Amino acid sequence: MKFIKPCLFAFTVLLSISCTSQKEKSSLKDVYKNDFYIGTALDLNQINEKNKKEDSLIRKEFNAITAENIMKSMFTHPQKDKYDFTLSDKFVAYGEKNKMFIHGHTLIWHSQLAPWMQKIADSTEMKAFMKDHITTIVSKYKGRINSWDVVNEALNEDGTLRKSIFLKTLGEKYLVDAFKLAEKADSKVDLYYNDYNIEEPAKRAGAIALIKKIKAEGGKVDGVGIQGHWRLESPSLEEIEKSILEYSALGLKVAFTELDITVLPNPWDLKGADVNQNFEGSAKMNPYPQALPDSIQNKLAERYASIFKLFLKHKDKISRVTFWGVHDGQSWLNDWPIKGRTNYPLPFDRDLRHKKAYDSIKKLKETKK
Ligand code: 9MR
Repeated sequence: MKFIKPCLFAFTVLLSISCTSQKEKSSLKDVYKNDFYIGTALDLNQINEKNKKEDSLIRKEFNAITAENIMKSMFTHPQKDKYDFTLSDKFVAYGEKNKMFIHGHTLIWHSQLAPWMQKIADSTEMKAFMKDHITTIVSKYKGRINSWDVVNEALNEDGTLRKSIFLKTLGEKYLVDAFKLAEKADSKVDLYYNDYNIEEPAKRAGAIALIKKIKAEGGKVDGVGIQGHWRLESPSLEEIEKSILEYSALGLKVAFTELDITVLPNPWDLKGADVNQNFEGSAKMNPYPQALPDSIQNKLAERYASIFKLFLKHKDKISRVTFWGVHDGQSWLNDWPIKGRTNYPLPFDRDLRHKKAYDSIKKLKETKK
C-alpha cells in the first residue's frame, strides 16, 4: 500500500502532463486544416510583433490574416500623388514569414477614405482615382496577397445601392470597373465583394443582384465575404445556411470575413432609443465591466458551436473563416455602438486565455476523429 500510493500519484501527474501538452499542441488552424482557413484581423501592434505572447498565439492558432485597418485607403494612399506602404509591407511580410493566407482589406470603400479623396467631385477625377489606386496597390502585391476585398459595403439594408461618393460620381458602373481594374492588375488573385448583414433576406437579394450584374458585364468575382458581425440570438442559422447555398450557387467561394458575436445590449432594441443619445458610462448598457457571467459565457460557446457546426456542414463551399480580432480587449465592439464598454465577442479573452467558445469550436472536430 505504502508503495502503491506514490506510484499512483506519479502516474496521475504524468497522465495530466501528457494530456495538457496534448491540448496545448493542437490549435484552431490545425484542427480545421482540412476544412477552411482560420483567420484573424491584426492591429498595428500585432503587425509590429510588439507582444511576444500575443504573437506566438497568433502564429499558433491562425493561418490567415487580414489587416484590421492599415490597408484602408487613408493609410495606403494619404495624398493624391503619395502612397505609403510602410505598414502594409510589414503586414504582408508577416504573413509570408509565417506561411499564412494573406487577405487584402480593402480597395474601394466609402469609409476611412483619405481627406483628399473625400473632395473628389466629378466622374473624370473619380475614374482616374480608381484606376490609379487599384492598379498601384494590387500590382504592388501581385502574387503575394491571396485575395482582395475589391468593393466593401456598397449596399443599404434594403438591398439598394448605397449613395456613396463612388455611386454619386460614377453611377453603378463603378462596381464592374473596380473588379475589372483589379483583375487587370493581378489576374490570379481572388476577388471578393464584402459586406455586413448580407445574410439577411433583403440585403442578400441586393448582393446577389449586384454580383450577377458585375459578372454579366464582364467583371471577375471569385467570392463573397459575409462579414459576420453577429449577436447571440441572430441572425438565425437558417438565414446563414440559405446564404451559403445561394451565394455558392452563383459559383462563388463563401468566406466569413469579420466574425464576432456581441454579448452586450443593443441600444437599437430600446424603444425610441437613438444611438446618438449618450449611453456612455451607463451601467445598464455595460452590464459586465469586470467579467462575463458563466451563463453568458456558455451561451456564447453554444452560439459559436452551432455556427461552426453549420460551417463544417458546408465546408466544401467555405474558403475562410476570419475572426475580427485576436482577443476581446482588441475588439472594435468595445467602442461601438457605444464607446468604452467591455465586450466579449471573440474566442480569446483580454489575458489571451482561451474561452469556452474556443473549446466549443475545437471540440466539434476533436470528437469527430
Ligand atoms: O475594426 C475596425 C475599427 O478599428 C475601425 O475603427 C473601423 C473604422 O470604420 O473599422 C473597423 O473594421 C470594419 C471593417 O473594416 C469593415 N467592416 C466593419 C468593421 C467594423 O466596423
